[in-house]
Formats: sequence, structure tokens, C-alpha cells
Amino acid sequence: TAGKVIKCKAAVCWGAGEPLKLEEVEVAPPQANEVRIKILYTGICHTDEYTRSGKDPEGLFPVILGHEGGGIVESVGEGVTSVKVGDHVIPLYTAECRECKFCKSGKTNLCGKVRMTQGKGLMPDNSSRFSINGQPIHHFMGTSTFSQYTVVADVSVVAVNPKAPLEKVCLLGCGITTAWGSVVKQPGITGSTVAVFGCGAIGLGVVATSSLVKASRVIAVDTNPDKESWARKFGATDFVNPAKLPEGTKIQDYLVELTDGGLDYTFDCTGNVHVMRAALEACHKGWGVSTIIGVAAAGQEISTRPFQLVTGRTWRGSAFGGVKGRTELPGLVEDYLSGKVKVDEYVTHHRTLADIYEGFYDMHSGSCIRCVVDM
Ligand code: NAD
Ligand code: AHE
Ligand code: ZN
Repeated sequence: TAGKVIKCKAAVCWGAGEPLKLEEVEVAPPQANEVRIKILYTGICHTDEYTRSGKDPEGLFPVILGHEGGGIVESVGEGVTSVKVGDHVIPLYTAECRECKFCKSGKTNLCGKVRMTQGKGLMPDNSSRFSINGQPIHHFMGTSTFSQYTVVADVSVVAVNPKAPLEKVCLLGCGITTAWGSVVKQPGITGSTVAVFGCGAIGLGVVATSSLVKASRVIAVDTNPDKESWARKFGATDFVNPAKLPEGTKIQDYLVELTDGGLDYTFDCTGNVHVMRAALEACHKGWGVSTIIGVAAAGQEISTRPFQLVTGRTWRGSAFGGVKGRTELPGLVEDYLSGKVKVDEYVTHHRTLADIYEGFYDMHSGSCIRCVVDM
């Protein structure tokens, strides 16, 4: 198949708010410094739904969504040296070129090499490898894992231990890694108090990792009461349902009271700007740090009294947990294989590509942590 157009099935979203439709797509061969991957499994992340729904200001249609995949390299374009045909790989929506100002700074995982074209739904040469009857279809997040074959930039993919089951480690392509990195890359969590707002895959991952690095207390916060048992299973010491507080009590005030002045670290894993504010204000005066992981809809903005910051709280955020994918994911896969990092525990639902859109309903059901799609 190398060098030839591949016809395969993909889930296409034709417009904002529309359901995904199974289509036959043509996938062009990888150009220089590109890699074509046979995707075997993909997770569905809340961010896929966010873009499908039309809330993403960067959303473009028609598009092939998906950014939490695992697959095998089918062919490589000229000049590709980092992966080879047959490698088991995870596509990376946060590239790592190791050459740009960002990569060389040592201060961030955000890479500048392909981000501009990625945001336009295109490959680095400003064109798409996907088409249907000659009509180009947009790429998404540089990964487009809702297709049986996808093409990515060579800086946007990493090979991992082939002993790791791809139907599990595909989840390291986004959710679990994002949560893991958000905790381990932040010094000081060991021995500290933590509150996690939102117990989806991301929040549970923050709970699990905080527990792994031995935070002294991990308070999980969710409006869905069914999340209490999940949170405790992942290591939460406490669970608070903000919807069940006495009338007029704000969650931040409740948590400040509960923790004798506030938390050392808090995390927003909901994408709701009001929750982000509560997470900041639940931090301890003088040193509390709040991390935004959730992604908010177009037009939404955060606010608080600047006094919250003047009095020593820090508001920050991270993408992909601050993880440099090519350098760090192989090690995280090893940590999974040796039992140090949970992955299997997040998988609650399974779908096939033909009913991938049902997976979006699963996600809304509240009982779903992650749905893995068999491509
Ligand atoms: P999810 O929908 O599975 O989980 C969200 C959880 O928040 C649910 O359990 C829900 O009940 C809870 N919740 C909703 N409103 C709440 C409230 N007011 N107070 C407390 N809890 C509330 O989503 P997910 O897949 O875990 O993703 C979480 C967020 O993280 C999304 O916004 C997603 O887009 C974002 N995300 C960001 C990154 C990143 O790199 N920054 C990576 C992955 C996902
Ligand atoms: N396109 C949106 C922002 C979406 C966003 O913040 N994406 C996160 C990853 S979410 C994964 O589930 C991210 O990596 N952001 C950094 C980046 O470079 O996109 C918008 O608001 O425009
Ligand atoms: Zn995601």
C-alpha cells in the first residue's frame, strides 16, 4: 500500500453540531516528514465533543475528529527517521520537534513547528491528506484518529513498546497523560492537600496521580453523586458534591473551611469557567496554586477579584499535562506495563467504528469514564 492512496472508513463530522457519519475516505500517501498510520483503537475525549458541538473557536468542518489513538505505522514519507513501518505508535496532538524556540526553551511542552497548520486542519504543507470524491476533509489536532488510516507529521507521533495493548495505551494519547503530567510536573504535591473539580477521566487521573505521589489529602468534587465511588477507587480521601451543600454555601467557602484555610493545589477538570473561579478561590492564601486543565467554550472568560492573586494564589494551566510526547510517552507506557500507572481502570465502554457516534452518547451518560473504539 506504500505510496498509494488508501480507501478506508472514517467518521466524518460535516458541520458544527452534526452527528458523526461513517464515510469512505481516500487517504493520500505520506509526504516528506509525514507518517501514515493504521489506527486500531481510539478513545473519545470530551474535547472531541467540544469541537463537534461547535463550541471550539478553532473548529473547522468537514473534519475527521479524534486525538486519543493507537496504531501501527503503515508507511513513511521521505526523510522520516524517528519511526518505521510496523512500529506501534501513539499520535501526538502536542508535537515535539526539539528544534523550535518552544522546544529548546526547556520551559514548555508546547511546540511551534506544526501548530499553525494544525490549527487550520491541514498538514504542514497547507494541504489535507483526506478527501471524499475529491473534496478535501480537514484534519483535527494533527491526529484525526477517527479514521482507519491517518497521516501525521513525524514530529507528531511516537513509537511505544509493542508489548503494550493498543486498546488500552491509546488513552495515553490524551486524557491519562494530561492528568499525570499536570501532577508530576508540578513540584510540591507530595505531602500537600489537593482538590480536584470534575471526576471524568481527566479528574480521576489527577486524583490517581496525586495519590500516587502521596498528597496528604485528595478531595474530589463533582456534581454527579455516582462519581464518589469512582473517585474513592482512584485514591480520593474525601468527596464533596457542590449541589448538596446547604443553600447559599459556595463550594470554595466550604473547602476553605474544611481544610483550615484552603488547599495547597487545586485543578479544574470541568471546562466550566465558574468552576475554574471556585477552584482558584479554594486555594490557600499565600501559596495555593490552581491549574486549569478544562477547555472552555468560545466566548467564555475567567474572572476573580485580583486580590485573590495579590494575596498569593497562583492561577495557571497546562496542555497535555506539560508532557513532551516523543521524549516521555515511551516511559509512561513502561510505567503502565509495570503497574505503576493505571489505564485499564478508565475503560468503561467499547464501540466499533460503525457506532462511534453512540460513544458520544455514552460520554454524556455520566457512567462513562472512557469509551474505546475498535476501528
Ligand atoms: P468529562 O465530561 O468526562 O468529565 C467532566 C466531569 O465534571 C464530569 O464528571 C461532570 O459530572 C463534572 N462536572 C460538571 N460540572 C461540574 C461542576 N459544576 N462541579 C463539579 N463537577 C462538575 O470530561 P473529561 O474527558 O474528563 O475532560 C475534562 C475537561 O478537560 C474537558 O473540558 C476537556 O476538554 C478538557 N481536557 C483538557 C486537556 C488539556 O490538555 N488541557 C486534555 C484533555 C481534556
Ligand atoms: N481550540 C480551542 C482550545 C482547545 C485546547 O485548549 N486544547 C488543548 C488540548 S485538549 C485535549 O483534550 C491544547 O492542547 N491546547 C493547546 C493548543 O496548542 O491547542 C480554542 O479555544 O481555540
Ligand atoms: Zn483530549
